[in-house]
Amino acid sequence: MKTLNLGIVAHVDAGKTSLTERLLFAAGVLDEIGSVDAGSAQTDSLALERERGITIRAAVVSFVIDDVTVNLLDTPGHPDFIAEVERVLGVLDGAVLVVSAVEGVQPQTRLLMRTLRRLRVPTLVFVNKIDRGGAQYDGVLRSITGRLTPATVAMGSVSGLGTRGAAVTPYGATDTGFTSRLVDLLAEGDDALLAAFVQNEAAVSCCRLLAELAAQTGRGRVHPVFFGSAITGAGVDALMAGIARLLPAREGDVDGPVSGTVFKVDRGPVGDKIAYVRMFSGSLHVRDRLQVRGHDEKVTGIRVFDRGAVVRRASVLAGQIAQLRGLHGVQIGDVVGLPSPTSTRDVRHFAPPMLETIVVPVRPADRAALHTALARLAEQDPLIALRQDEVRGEISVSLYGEVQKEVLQSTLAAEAGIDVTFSETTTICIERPIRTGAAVETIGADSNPFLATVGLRVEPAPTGTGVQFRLEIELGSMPYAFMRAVEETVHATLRQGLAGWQVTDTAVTLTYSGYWARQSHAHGTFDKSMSSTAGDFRGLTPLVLISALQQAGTRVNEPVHRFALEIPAETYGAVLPALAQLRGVPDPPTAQGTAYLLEGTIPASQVHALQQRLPRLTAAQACWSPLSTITNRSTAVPPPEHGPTPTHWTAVRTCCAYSDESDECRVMELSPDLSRLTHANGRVDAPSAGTAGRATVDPT
Ligand SMILES: Nc1nc2c(ncn2[C@@H]2O[C@H](COP(=O)(O)OP(=O)(O)OP(=O)(O)O)[C@@H](O)[C@H]2O)c(=O)[nH]1
Ligand SMILES: [Mg+2]
Repeated sequence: MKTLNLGIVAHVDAGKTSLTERLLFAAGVLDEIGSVDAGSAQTDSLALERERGITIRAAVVSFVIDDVTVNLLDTPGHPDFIAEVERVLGVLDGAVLVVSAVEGVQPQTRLLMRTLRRLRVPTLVFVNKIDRGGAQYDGVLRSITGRLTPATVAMGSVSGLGTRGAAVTPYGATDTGFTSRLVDLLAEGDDALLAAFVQNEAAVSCCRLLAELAAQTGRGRVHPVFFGSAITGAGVDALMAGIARLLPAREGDVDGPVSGTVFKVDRGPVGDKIAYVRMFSGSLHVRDRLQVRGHDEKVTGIRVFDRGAVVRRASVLAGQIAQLRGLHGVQIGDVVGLPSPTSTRDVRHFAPPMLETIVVPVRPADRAALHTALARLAEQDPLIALRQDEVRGEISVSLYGEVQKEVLQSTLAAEAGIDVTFSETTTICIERPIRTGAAVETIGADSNPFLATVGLRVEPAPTGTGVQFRLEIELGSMPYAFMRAVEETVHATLRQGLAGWQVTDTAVTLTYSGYWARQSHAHGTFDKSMSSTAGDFRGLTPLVLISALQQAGTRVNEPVHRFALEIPAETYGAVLPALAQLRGVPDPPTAQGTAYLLEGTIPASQVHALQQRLPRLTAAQACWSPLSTITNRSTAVPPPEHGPTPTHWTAVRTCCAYSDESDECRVMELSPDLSRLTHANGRVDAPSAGTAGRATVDPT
């Protein structure tokens, strides 16, 4: 049987979960239809989702249409949970983009459509809520073609629009207007069809047109538009037929090499890890062994989605989605077997979270349990990027917004019994080097506590290039393990720069290296005090790198959101000064009927304040959507207490050096700002002029 992995995506409250419920009912999976409002929808299964009536996590359910098994992935629409959408994008064969017939195309809809088109995910559009007062047909269709994509065609007409009795009549072969619109649309992408049509219009059958529509929809070139209501069920049969006939269900290559992607990680009732994998080729069986993050792990259980249920199976085949148990080290984005062409690891379609908050347990005794609970949540959502600041004893996470924060708070209380509060939310900045800086520490020198020579040069690199590591030494001049140690440590160290933020757009060049080869005593024992190890390079690299970075200097850049904002035209005069006050920079507005569409930029730190003011300024008529995040606006370096404490400096604070004469280990503490080195005996070394921030060790 063929499988179609289908994502349902839309802006918040468009009706994705209600539509999912309706599709399950229409496919005969449910005897009774559940409702989001009553907290009984299948895919909003978390207590918090039912309580709040919003989707927080992507969920999978399955049903069958004709000879196609559809694995449907219901996704959240709130922008705070956009990461959930991002994680499923790479495993989809097709998508239904839901637009509300009342609210129409929203900025979030545009963001989603742009991403689906870029990824060439075959996408149908479903205009929902035709039963609600204020529902539109022509207006919504115009804004879909004008603002989403011109390559669309309506698949039916609507009667009784805006009433409970609204009904959909699908277009057919006898609707000449429909067939000529199809020809216009499809001929652009198919010269043979155009030629046949020019030769003899009547000879081009409706069947041929529909086959061509399926082919071009499958290539992501055109987007059929269906109308209906998830609540009354109007138009849902036509949508079901469209899903089965127009989207590319496939029978995967079961005999091919094993290739799958993990797009979701959960915990079972007894705390066991459950990895959701989409298989692209090959098959996996219970007891198969897999390499997961360098470890050999065994699949102990497989469950697949089957007509609304999750059932045990002995294997999962190409094309299917399954829950795998037994993979203890697995993480979201991991590849099972060979990478697939659409592997999602490290791929960013949307802006990363730009807010950071410190999570504070109400009961201080809960601190350790809080860290464990947050680490579990980070398995499900790695973008929260859990961090522990050893110096201040603080735990912080990255977030998209206030709703995500409230969800985190409720989840910790419900799942771990931990009550938390949050310190003020701050914006996550980045640091970029200002100029070139260089430093070197030579093996055997008094100032160097490690058996390694490392010289590094730090230079600014073009925006968006991240951290690049280069060699200016001969590749064979040092064991590969030592070079890897330097490179890995460079990346780890630059996670926090001089002001405590991630350093990026930086080229780091290894300019000098040196080591002492492995030496043994006459009786054959390895002499650590005379032989360099990778640990020496890991210890020395941060000291040299930070020294070079201090010479280079860094500039802190705050993230700036590109936004789209729809407001009633008459409120423009009130919104503009508020935007300016919050350092927003709008482009000239575009008139859309009685509304204005404003696009522009605003510092991420001001977004929340703007969102709070908008309802009052626009009589709750504003529609806000973040489009992307750019981090190229410079600000003055914030005072140290505003940035996170550089935790890697904590890591290098304790240096361990061996004296030449004995195996005695001398422990020294480096102050967090790297300005002082304290020996275990309490003596303090101040760095000499020009070497501020570098460890200087007196061998006596
Ligand atoms: N009248 C009417 N209401 C609808 C329809 N579809 C959904 N709703 C209502 O719209 C609200 C949101 O529906 P959901 O299905 O939760 O929307 P969603 O897109 O899943 O929302 P998120 O997952 O939170 O983004 C609920 O109150 C639904 O009852 C529809 O076709 N007609
Ligand atoms: Mg939902």
